[in-house]
Amino acid sequence: MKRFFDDRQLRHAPARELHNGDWTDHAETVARPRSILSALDDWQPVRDFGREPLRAVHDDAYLDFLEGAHAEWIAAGRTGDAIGYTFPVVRRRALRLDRIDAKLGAYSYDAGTPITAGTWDAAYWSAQTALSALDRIAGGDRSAFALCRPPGHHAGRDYLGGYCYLNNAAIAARRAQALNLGPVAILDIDYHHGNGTQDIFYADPDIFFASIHADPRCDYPFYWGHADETGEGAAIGTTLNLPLPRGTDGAAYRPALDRALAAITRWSARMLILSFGADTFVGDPISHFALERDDYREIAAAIAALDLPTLIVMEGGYAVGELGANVAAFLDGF
Ligand code: OKP
Ligand code: ZN
Repeated sequence: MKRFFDDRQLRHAPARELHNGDWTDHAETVARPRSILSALDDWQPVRDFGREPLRAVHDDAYLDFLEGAHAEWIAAGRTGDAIGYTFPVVRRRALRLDRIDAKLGAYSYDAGTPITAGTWDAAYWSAQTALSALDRIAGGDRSAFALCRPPGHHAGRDYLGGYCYLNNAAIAARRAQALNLGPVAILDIDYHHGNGTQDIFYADPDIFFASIHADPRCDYPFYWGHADETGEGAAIGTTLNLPLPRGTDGAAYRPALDRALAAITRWSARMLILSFGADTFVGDPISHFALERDDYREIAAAIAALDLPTLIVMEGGYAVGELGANVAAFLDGF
């Protein structure tokens, strides 16, 4: 399986995040991609597909904000990473977005996702990495791996959050549709619910979204990912949420995975986009499942048995010392 990464994805290096009332070192570090890069070889170059495929998912005003936010922050006399501190809970009316602080709050839903000098470059090339891997599948490969970083599944049409700025999986899904590779199903197996991806396709009957994740009653992102969220309007039934309790191990994970795979088969998907997070690992510092390295082999083999063209998009995974080996085991099992 060909794997894709671009060095410009390393330009994003957020210093701190607000966590449990304290500033802590940011968990989404450049050590993450470096760990994966050193566990595998033969990385393919990334092509530039431009801004158009991003616009198929994200609002123009949001993209403009993201591209210019850090410069605006500096122009306002600030130093370090740009981060919001007031969040409009009601967005029923058009918001006045004059100050950079107003924009930061309006376009984000948490204080864990700072914008650094290199964030736009890194996020842009992370999305291009997903598009480059997809292009390989369009060219006939059965699978491809996009080492997307920063991750994407928490980012919505016009908001960032959860370490995510551009929704790489969603951007690839829209492009796959445009290339007539659909119907596309997205399976999200990151520890955290993919609320951004769900939101983008919630009313879209043409994309199936299934997610297996920590029960949002206990874990981030809290407000999305409950089992009764199934889609809306013509898309009711095209969202499937399978929340699991903290402590879930490989044996307890498997029935949920089998349910998700059966649903994707029933829906007659012709292409699969996998949002793969390795933060379900027992040793993950910010998550609470208990999957072992060998579980990744088995999970990957079960997904491969769907026998669909599959784009694997990297999401989370924070046990940096073992991340590369876990990803390698997953790809090996696939
Ligand atoms: C991203 B991905 C905020 C604490 C909450 C956010 C977790 C984001 C995970 N400082 N942590 O799904 O792996
Ligand atoms: Zn995660």
